[in-house]
Amino acid sequence: MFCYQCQETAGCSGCTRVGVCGKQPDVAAMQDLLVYATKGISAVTTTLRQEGVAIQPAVNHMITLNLFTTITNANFSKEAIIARIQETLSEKDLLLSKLTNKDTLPEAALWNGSVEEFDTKAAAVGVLSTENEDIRSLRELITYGLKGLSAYSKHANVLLQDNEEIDAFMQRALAATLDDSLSADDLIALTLETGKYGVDGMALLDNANTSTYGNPEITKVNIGVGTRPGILVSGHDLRDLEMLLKQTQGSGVDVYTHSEMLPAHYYPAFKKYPNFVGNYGNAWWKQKEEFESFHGPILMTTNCIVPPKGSYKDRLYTTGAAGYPGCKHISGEIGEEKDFSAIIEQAKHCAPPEEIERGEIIGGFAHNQVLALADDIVTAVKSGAIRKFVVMAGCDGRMKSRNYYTDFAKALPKDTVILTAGCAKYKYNKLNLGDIGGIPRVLDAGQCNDSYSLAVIALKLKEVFGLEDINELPIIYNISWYEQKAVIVLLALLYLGVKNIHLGPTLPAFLSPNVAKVLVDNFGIAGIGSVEKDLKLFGLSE
Ligand code: FSO
Ligand code: SF4
Repeated sequence: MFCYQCQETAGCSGCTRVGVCGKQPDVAAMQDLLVYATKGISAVTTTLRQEGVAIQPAVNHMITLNLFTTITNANFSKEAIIARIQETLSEKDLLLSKLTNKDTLPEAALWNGSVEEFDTKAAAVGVLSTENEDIRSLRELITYGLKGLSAYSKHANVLLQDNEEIDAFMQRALAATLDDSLSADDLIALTLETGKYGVDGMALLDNANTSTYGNPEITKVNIGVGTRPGILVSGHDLRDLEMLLKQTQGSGVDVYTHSEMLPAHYYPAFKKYPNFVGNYGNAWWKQKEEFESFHGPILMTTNCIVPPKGSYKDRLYTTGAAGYPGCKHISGEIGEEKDFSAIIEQAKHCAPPEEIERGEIIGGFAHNQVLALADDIVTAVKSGAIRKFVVMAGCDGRMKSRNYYTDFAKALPKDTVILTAGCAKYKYNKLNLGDIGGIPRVLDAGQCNDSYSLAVIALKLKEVFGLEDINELPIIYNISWYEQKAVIVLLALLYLGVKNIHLGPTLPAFLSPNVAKVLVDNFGIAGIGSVEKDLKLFGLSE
């Protein structure tokens, strides 16, 4: 196997024997083949569009779901991945029969094979099948960005919102990663275009979320526990949470969020459920201890599964793109009501969650809420009460080196405000960093996709301050990344013209030295150093 798509990749270069995430070689091979088949069908849909043939939403949804399935920690089930490959190959053959000109199609668009042939084929089509390291690097950078975009599209799709332009781009770009005639410069241009669609994808999801559940508002979230049994919901899918909340009414079972589901509490629509008790635990990587002490069933709606311990494996359920061998999967297509009765029934026989924390955390600072506070914020900036905003969005992870972010947050001068989104917040959202004239020093916009809010806020501030360039704002970017959704957020920020982003705890292994140089030279991308050095660099030493 060879996989280097996430920040925790072995030796900062690539997982070759088994994934640090727990992905086994046979699963890695099937993921490679699924990506290959998805690129193949994308070449077919792209050519069909050129011939004026419309592509059905179901095909677009299949492609996004395929990509989402291969995101780090989303799906460890070989069986589920094989089923997706087979479904994709047969849909591709149907589409091929509608195509007039097949001459320009790449091999991936024409290939089909039986399950017995999958292993051999997978071995020939993995990441390393592109020999030139710069072309490989750019192809993978684009592919990972598209994986992130697919997740955000999928979340919008389940709320019945589609954007054909985004789907058409996604498929055109996937097909382009198979095209040997494209130069490194062509692929760099495509990388930036991916960022443009990243902005569009996050805007689509933001609109889907806020039009369905209302605008996030300042909210105090309980981090303690109640006395009744509970169900813990993790991942990012708000529609799954909504269905579960509805189905648990009157059941005597409470519902808690975990990790990236925490921001659900900020939406007005979820506040009406009396059994929506609070948030349990921290970022995804602490789940082994936290799922054990939770005692009740856990529903993983998206990525961020850590291979479960035997002590709670029979309480772990997956749905959507997520999957784990031996764990029950709750099915349900877009527009269908999923049946969570098995989870609710199991919860009734479980002990209530064990208390691991007490108190409250505050969040809900998405764009609408922050813009409502714009006057106060502008006054605070003009008076010097707020010297700088520090965007510390992104991901948390297992590596010890990530303690840098806690130390950095603690060491920031008191006249700075952290803007955050994604699970990176768990490194500092319980530190009680105080407030500046009533404005909390940690403003949490929401999930990783709500990084969109941070961009909207920055663009609004640029307008209010009458600035020409987004980089003239008193905002610095010190972002942490882990998996592919962070890649699309990064590309989106680059597309918006944000420069000098610091990215850590390590730069992506999939950036070849030449591609890294392009990012450094054109965008001022940099890694992280020591807290002390970086504070100085940012002009924040007291
Ligand atoms: Fe991932 Fe990062 Fe959103 Fe976390 S981008 S790791 S669990 O912030 O969540 O999906
Ligand atoms: Fe390794 Fe990350 Fe790939 Fe898992 S997703 S195999 S940890 S690079």
